[in-house]
Amino acid sequence: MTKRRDLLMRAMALGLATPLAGCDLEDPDHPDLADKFLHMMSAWNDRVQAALFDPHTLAPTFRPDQITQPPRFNAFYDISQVLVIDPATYKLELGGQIADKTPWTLTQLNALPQQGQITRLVCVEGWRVIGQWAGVPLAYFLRRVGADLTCRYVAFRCADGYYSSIDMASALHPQTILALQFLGQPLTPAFGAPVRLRIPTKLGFKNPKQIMQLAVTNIYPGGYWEDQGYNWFSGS
Ligand SMILES: Nc1nc2c(c(=O)[nH]1)N[C@H]1C(S)=C(S)[C@@H](COP(=O)(O)O)O[C@H]1N2
Ligand SMILES: [Mo]
Repeated sequence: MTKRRDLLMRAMALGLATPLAGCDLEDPDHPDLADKFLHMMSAWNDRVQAALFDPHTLAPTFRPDQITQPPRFNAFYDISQVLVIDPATYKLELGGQIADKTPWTLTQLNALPQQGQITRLVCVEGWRVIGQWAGVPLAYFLRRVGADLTCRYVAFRCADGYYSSIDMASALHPQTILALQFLGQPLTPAFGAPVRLRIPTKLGFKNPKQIMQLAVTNIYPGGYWEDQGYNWFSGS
């Protein structure tokens, strides 16, 4: 608790004082200042949240009988339009600061160590489900391909045009997986086939589905909802 408060105080000292100086929210010549201020606060908030993030704190896990039935899914487009990707020809592309950028087939991904979890997915639209996912721990995968773990971000691009990104500490969190299965079966297209990120320490929109490309970078990648004002860190 004390550690957290210390961190918060330090983050406030670092972040809050500087950007406020010289910022006149009432200036009629700059009507978008309030908006800029909100974005600024959101960025500051990201830094505070990142500072408070404890890489060892686990998201809650649940019993099999607590799994939500029927499961629920969500997408930013009409869900009757879900893309079907051929698992036989699928390849996960790698980009950015990664030593071995050879693309990965689904068979190769399935041959890596797998880890299961029964966790809760929380959508900002006001629903939450408990589901069971399994897949390759992202920390394992990043080490395996020789990713530069000192980089700040891991970014994802999806088949449907969706995109998102997470901070490296969250990427290395033990519950963050490249999920290949849902409820003990290979993912279906609506639930993110062939590969989706499952990161129970973050909100639903930070769990990109149908991932086509994974990149490691120091350049802030943003995200589909994040770029429309949703808080980027969105996690605990
Ligand atoms: N490719 C892709 N991934 C996505 C989305 C999307 O529209 N496209 N929606 C996000 C949102 S807003 C949520 S809440 C979760 C929902 O995950 P689920 O469909 O498994 O419930 O997926 C996230 N990942
Ligand atoms: Mo969502």
